[in-house]
Amino acid sequence: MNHLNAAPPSLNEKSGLDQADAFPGAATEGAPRHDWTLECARALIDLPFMDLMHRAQSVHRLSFNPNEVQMSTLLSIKTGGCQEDCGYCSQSSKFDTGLKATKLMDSETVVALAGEAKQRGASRYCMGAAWRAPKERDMDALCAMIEGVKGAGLETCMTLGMLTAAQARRLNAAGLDYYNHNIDTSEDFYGEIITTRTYQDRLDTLHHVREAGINVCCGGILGLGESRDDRISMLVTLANLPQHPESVPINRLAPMAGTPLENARPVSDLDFVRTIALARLMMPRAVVRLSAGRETMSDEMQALCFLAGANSIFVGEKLLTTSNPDEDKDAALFASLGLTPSDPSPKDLP
Ligand code: SAM
Ligand code: DTB
Ligand code: SF4
Repeated sequence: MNHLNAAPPSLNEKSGLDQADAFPGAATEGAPRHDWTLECARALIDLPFMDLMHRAQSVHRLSFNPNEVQMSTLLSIKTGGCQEDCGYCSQSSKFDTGLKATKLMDSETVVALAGEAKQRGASRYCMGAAWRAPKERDMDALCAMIEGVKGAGLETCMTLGMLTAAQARRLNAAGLDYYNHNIDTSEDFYGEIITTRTYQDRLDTLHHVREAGINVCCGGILGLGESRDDRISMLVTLANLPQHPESVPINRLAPMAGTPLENARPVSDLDFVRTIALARLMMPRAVVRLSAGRETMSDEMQALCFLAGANSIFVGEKLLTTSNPDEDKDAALFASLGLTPSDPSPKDLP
């Protein structure tokens, strides 16, 4: 028999899994599932690259317009001097990164900067503070920022570290739309990166945010020295939460001088794209954000990430302490790919 005409081995033969198990979306048309196993997720991420991309793009199109990408702007409202020891972070006081610590910005300045970001096309304003957790004395100022930024016509997002249930309720009452709190990596690998707070602490904060009625933004970082199984396990944890995060940021480590991960082995481009595709398949209606690391990615690499199902980015010259692609460069990328900025919300499925 001509081998070119031979039927390819089915996924069932390769993985021993049922088609419906291994191909979520095939049977359920992109409906969210919460019963993921490592084996099942592994069978997807290990597919031949072309099959994985086709699958991810097909599931993406069930819920989203593939030519629309959401844009957020990030502002560091309190930089550096953080007590935590996250091994990737320039803002930890445990490492000598040469970063100058600042106090919390006043809310008027934040609101003015948000207005400028809106003029440049951002639809969501994300405010980040280098804290283990917000102090009670800062809550009034944080709420004033939320109210002011919303008043300027932008969606609001904050990332402030751990929250209590009461703090989450207060931020919700002030009008906070999203809270970002990442699990960063797998539960097994987590202890290699951070020792000052536990995986369970992170899950507890996510629970408080969800219970308060704020949209959850939660993802992680690739390139910390983790294995492919660690990446899969991180996505299994996220996809098996009672409700999928509305937003899933996937960061590529921006190596910071002076941190323990300064010389970590980078994740390959294709492994990064495979992970984006897996996030899209496992959380079909979440907005997947191509976050830190875009500055070192080619246009072609970013196009592959969008093809794999990423549909959100940060725009603006800076992330928190690192730089981001020039806005002109992003505008040219959008033009060459025929992408338009948008605020994608999953289409109503039949
Ligand atoms: N301090 C708060 C916290 O950790 O929850 C909020 C800010 S923190 C910088 C938000 C997230 O940014 C981290 O959880 C991590 O996933 C990501 N991040 C921080 N430094 C990074 C780096 N050098 N490269 C890539 N992602 C990074
Ligand atoms: C997220 O997942 N990525 C953003 C946001 N959440 C707060 C932060 C990226 C930080 C990159 C390193 C820096 O600029 O310091
Ligand atoms: Fe602090 Fe957040 Fe950086 Fe960790 S990631 S050191 S908590 S600012």
